[in-house]
Amino acid sequence: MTGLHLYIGNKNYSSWSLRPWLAMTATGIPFTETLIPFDFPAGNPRFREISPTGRVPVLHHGDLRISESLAIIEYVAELYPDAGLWPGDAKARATARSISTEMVAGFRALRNACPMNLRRPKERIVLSENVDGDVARIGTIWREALAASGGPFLFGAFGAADAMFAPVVTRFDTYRLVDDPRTLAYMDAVMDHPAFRLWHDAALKEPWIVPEDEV
Ligand SMILES: N[C@@H](CCC(=O)N[C@@H](CS)C(=O)NCC(=O)O)C(=O)O
Repeated sequence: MTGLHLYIGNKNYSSWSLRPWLAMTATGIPFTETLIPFDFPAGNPRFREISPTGRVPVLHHGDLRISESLAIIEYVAELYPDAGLWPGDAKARATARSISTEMVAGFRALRNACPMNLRRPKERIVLSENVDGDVARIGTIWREALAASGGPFLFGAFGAADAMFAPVVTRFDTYRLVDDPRTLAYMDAVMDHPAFRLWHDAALKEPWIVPEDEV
């Protein structure tokens, strides 16, 4: 079978693309990538050609096309069990999957109000109570996982759950949403990770501006 090939959107804005890219890069899973920039306001018709959902990220592996960031991570975790994307302990693994799924399904207020935008100057903006509720819940998730594992990442070593929450880490940082020291320490651990730095540095060099994500 051929190698893994990941299609992604703009590194500055594509929060869903960041998740599987980071999971694979941080754990040494080999893959190649193609970046297809968003072409707003029309959307990029090329997404339809490569992805069953018309969205990125999408992983190609031979004839297989896998959309959905978490499904991609699950697939590569099965191909590379030694990468340690999920915790070895069954209960910790269940918690990691539970919070990763909560991330995919939830926190819409935060995601809508605070788009991932790595280039944006760091500054707090006025937010609704719904966003505050999302921020509080995410803080609780992180603190509980870190207290149980001892850190520095949610389940000890960097894994799938950290990758799923990495775009939220950047939102908390960009929009200055938290001041709890334990939360800030976790955010620093993610943002200092060499794999995250690679993505971040590439994002800052991108020329594209997406007005919808410049809140
Ligand atoms: N639930 C999907 C979300 C994918 C998604 O919304 N991707 C955005 C980019 S971050 C996209 O492709 N937007 C283009 C469009 O919807 O036309 C996942 O987890 O991968």
